[in-house]
Amino acid sequence: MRLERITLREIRMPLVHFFETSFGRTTERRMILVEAAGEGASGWGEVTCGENPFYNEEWTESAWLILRDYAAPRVLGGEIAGAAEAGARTAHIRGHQMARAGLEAAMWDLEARLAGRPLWRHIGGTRTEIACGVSIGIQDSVEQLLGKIETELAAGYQRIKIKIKPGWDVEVVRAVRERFPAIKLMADANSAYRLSDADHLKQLDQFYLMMIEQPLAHDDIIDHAALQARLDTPICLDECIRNARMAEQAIEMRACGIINIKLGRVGGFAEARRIHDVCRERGVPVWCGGMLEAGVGRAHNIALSTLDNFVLPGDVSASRRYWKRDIITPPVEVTPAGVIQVREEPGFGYALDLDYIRQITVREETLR
Ligand code: OSB
Ligand code: MG
Repeated sequence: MRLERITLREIRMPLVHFFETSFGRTTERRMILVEAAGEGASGWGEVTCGENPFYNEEWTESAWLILRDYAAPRVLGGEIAGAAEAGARTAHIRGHQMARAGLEAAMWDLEARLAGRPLWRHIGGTRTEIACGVSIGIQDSVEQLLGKIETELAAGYQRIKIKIKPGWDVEVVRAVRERFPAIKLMADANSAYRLSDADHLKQLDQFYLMMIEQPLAHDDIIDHAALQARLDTPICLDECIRNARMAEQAIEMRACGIINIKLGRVGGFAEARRIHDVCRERGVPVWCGGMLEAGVGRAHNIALSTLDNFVLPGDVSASRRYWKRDIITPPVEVTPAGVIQVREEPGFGYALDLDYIRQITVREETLR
């Protein structure tokens, strides 16, 4: 594979509803789209980092500079064996997995398109439909949260994840459980607690959650192991797991029973697949996390979710939950049974709405 041009575009999109986690509230997304062009075709990727370095160390500005100055120059010009090698080309960059993943995903999409194959088959996926859950942010009131859960269940979603933080946790989960005793329910803390909160978190065991996601520090596997030993509820790691080695070590240490895989957080499809395999060999289920993606990132998440150890419903849901108009057509739809039907078109499977992308692009730069 030979790349002739990489175009970076920053787009801005207001969310239909604000999204609040323990680290802050988001009302508008700023994403970078990566177009990798070569051999007469284009592949597209999306950088999934936040607007601020609060989920991890990356944000839109850092990703732009990493792509422009470090990642793109490493893949332009010369011959590349294939998309599976793209990640290795930029592996000398420490951290910044989300910036690197946006480029890597574009190269996988390009490779699949050149082969005339859907991306999900190209990466070895087998599922033709994927199970969907939703992630519901912290709301202004418990009543509002209960109303949102009601709406999502009525739409067919198979599991509900709510965000928690100190002051919005045990009593909120209790209220949700009282109203919905039988649903698949989980909570995500985005690193809002310390190991010294173990007694407090232990109270969540009474609500038989499917899992508690990333309760402790974003970079601490050891404390998660200590906490897991005290909880009946499985811990699911998100922020902590940046590569297959860390997944292996976390499982070995019994720091978690489940792992959330995000393409961006782990640097792309090649590493996501390695984590998937490590988990499968050790009997650890995985699911696909989300980062409030626009259509390109959402389509890549769908492709990833077709790998066979994605056995739990993920955070990949319909475009309309986030956007009035998505950048792909058709938008991502979820059936009343709570699944997304996987598409057979070459590449990531949806058409780009280039008119709309042009309208919402605030900066663009082409590298050759
Ligand atoms: O921790 O999974 C997370 C959104 C932004 C940052 C971190 C997370 C999330 C989500 C949203 O939970 C998932 C989605 O609906 O895209
Ligand atoms: Mg999470």
